[in-house]
Amino acid sequence: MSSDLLFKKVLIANRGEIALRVIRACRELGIATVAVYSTADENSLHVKLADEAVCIGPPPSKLSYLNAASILSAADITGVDAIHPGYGFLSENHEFARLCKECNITFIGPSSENIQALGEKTNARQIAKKAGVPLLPGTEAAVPNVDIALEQAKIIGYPIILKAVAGGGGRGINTVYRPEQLKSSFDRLCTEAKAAFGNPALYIEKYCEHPRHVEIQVMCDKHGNRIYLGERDCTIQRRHQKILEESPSPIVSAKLREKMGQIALNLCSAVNYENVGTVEFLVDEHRAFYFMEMNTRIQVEHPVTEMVTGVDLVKEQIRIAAGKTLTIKQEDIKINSHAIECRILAEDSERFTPSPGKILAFHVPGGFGVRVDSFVYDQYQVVPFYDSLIAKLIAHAPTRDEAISKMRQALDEFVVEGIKTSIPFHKKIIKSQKFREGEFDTHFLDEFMPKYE
Ligand code: MV4
Repeated sequence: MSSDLLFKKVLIANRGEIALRVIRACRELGIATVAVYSTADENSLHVKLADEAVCIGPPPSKLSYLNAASILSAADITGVDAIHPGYGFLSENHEFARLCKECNITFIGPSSENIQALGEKTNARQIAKKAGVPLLPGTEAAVPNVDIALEQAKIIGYPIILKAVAGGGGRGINTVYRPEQLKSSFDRLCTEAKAAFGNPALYIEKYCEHPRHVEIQVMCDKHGNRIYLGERDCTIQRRHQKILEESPSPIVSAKLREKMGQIALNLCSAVNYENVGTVEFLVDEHRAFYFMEMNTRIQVEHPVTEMVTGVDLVKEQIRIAAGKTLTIKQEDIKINSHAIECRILAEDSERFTPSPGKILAFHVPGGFGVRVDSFVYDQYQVVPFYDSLIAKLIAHAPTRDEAISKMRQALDEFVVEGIKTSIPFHKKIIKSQKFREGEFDTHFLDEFMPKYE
């Protein structure tokens, strides 16, 4: 494959485990790599593993990993032909994708137009509606004021959920059960949305009370070939932070998978989507599903899909960006195993407060079907400036029950000393009966583990 001309050199505009993940994929493809890093990340593994590394600024993300001008300067100096944005930071910034193009650098991701079209939630809903993707009842556009919100909420029927047009991933949402609560919720969320996204616009959806979060992984090349790679169940979240993800979803049958997959691809066709992406759905107790949003990036939880499909999603991203056609067809995707991922965070398990500091011992689990994606090591200093993810632990086995027991064993083997981690919390989830039965919704953590809320 490396004889195929993809890129000569790629800059990775990210840090942490995902930067390593991308460096490894580039290496396997025979592509040289450039790491960028803030002064807080001088000792990070991504800096050591890349062929070259460029310091792009001080610790705050705004001045480093979010600084498009510094990153493009680093790209210019090192003469790369492409930039991989990872997740978070600039990965879903359509202006950054456009700037890359203007600088004659390939952005390894969807087109700037794709990102823009799907980034505004009301716009994404309108596109989805036209493409025949099922939606929960809601407003077509932003609601301009509280009076119209009250009018619309009455038509939709309570409970409703207010969402920021520019939000996503659980930021900028508010559930409203009664009309009396609407004004204060609306005003508060407007202010919050303006501060967080620079856009105060809100829209309304019917609130689905006991849903599961099921997302479809898609992959589309620049030549109109599109496939879906099954789903991930990300229902177990705490304050909109995913804690544990799995594939396949315990509640998705082969028939439902095909239906959701086809519909996700219809959305991709509607925008001429290119590269990998994720279409998020809520699934209710009757197994009806509704579009939530589309994520136009590689996601944190992509490894569970890789394990059950055998497809290296990051390598595929690079190939697609280089203009190659998909090497896999829909019928090649056969899912007959199970993978679970635990996000290991540098946090106090009891209080869920960050726990930065020096790692004094680091022993990772291993064995058949165990994968650890990490960037830390013994004596590494976990810095407080970025998200607290220090490792992703993935267990892969023929069945869900076996994946659960493998995860249990792996969590028991995992040793991290010097800082607190979420490992004890993951052990409790994995042992809980409701989890083992696959019987849970988005309220799982409040209902079964109230101590942690
Ligand atoms: C919803 C919902 C119920 N009804 N929308 C949270 C993350 C963001 N992507 C949207 N979210 C939700 N949107 C409607 N119309 C419930 C949630 C939700 C949720 C979704 C997935 C996983 C965990 C959740 C926890 C609380 C709320």
